[in-house]
Amino acid sequence: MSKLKETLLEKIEGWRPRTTRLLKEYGDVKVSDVTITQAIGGARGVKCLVTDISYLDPFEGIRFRGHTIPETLAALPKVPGHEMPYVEGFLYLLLTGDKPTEEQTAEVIAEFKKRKKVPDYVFDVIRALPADSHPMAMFSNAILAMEKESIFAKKYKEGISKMDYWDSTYEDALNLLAKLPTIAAYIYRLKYKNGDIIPSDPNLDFGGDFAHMMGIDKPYDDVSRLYFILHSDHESGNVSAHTGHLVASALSDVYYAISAMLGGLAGPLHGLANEMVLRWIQGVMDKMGGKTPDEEEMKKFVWDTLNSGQVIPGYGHAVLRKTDPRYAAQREFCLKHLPDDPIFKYVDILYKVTPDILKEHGKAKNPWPNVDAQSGVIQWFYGLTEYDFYTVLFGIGRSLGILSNIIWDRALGYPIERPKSLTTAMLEEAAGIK
Ligand code: HAX
Repeated sequence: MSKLKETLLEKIEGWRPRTTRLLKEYGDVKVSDVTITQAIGGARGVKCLVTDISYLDPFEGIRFRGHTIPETLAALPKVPGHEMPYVEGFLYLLLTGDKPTEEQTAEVIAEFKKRKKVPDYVFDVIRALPADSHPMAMFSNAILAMEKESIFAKKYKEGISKMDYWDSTYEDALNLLAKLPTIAAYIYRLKYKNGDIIPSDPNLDFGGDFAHMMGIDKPYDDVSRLYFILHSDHESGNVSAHTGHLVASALSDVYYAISAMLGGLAGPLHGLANEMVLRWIQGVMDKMGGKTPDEEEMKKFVWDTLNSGQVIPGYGHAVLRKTDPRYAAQREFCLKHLPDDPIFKYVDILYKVTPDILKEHGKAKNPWPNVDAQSGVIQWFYGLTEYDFYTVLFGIGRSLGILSNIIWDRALGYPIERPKSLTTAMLEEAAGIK
């Protein structure tokens, strides 16, 4: 058994009594009430999910296993000669809650290297799809095609104890994660680079090999590491995380769960917003004939979008009530590496004018930018200008968090998810309306 798995088993055995005790002795304690607004309004703010992998405070932003983004980036072992930490070490932190040593990180890197070969039939499936399929549809199909590899599904058919569900789920999760960079880069090169595929380099880490297979030079390896870490987890209620959890709660294996969560991530109100931001900015650039707008000109573009009944992509959030620290981390990266980039200048002017406009507009509860407002500009700067692909990058990162959660869901025996519905007439009755 790998050291990571041994440590995880120890943590799981230590954690199980806490969940059991809460259920047995305190199961009736109330943690949330539900109003009609929440029942109709997408369960916003209803506290009915449990995760220890990350927590999202509306004003502070995300903490991964208790650590803010700057703390996380500072605490993890770095790739020698690079600014950013190994994604593999970050996965160790998500899974165990412990900051990994160099040695523990190296072990996860070795685990991924063992597991990263993608079966040939996956590439056949991708190539069989229409060439103009969205890359997210290709990514989701490719993952679903691998369902037959699931060790959990096989063991479940053979008959295993509930206490052991997490073990084969862990194997599935690592097998799948290790393959995601190769599958994603294959889609990119097939779709946008005439099928000129760059094979994986067995010596490189997760982020390094991804950049290599994409065919993009340094520091794109560090950009990828940062991107995957920032997009990994945002507690459990967002559409992608919730979908992954929901599907897996039926004991569907992780191939089904990750393929499904990508469908949710592909929506323009969620992960597709990074593509929409670049689309929106390109539209403004075309209208400006390439010139950078001043603040007054930019205000007009923002108002035009709002007045035509559309949202400003990259702004607003269901939970956050301040600038997303994932936006701030990427802005810091931009200020250091691409301060004079024309698209960054657009993003910066947008940041200056949009919050006040959204406040005046009076609808959005959070007028501040989210992660997606800043992520595309970095990709574009390093040559990834095919913005249809941006959400695939998000999907790789988000898989780290969702798979960590699914392993723990299984370890703690969380049941199949099944909230209760009401009819409109029942709501009217509850409201005292005749
Ligand atoms: N521009 C214009 N209007 C906005 C807005 C924005 N950026 N954000 C919210 N609103 C509007 C909503 O559409 C809603 O209008 P109606 O009352 O007419 O339905 C109203 O303000 C209240 O919405 P809210 O309660 O503030 O926000 P929600 O929790 O319902 O939705 C969203 C949160 C992120 C979906 C929303 O802010 C939005 O559509 N933003 C733009 C798209 C975007 O950036 N999505 C990515 C979010 C981060 C993420 O998940 N990344 O993956």
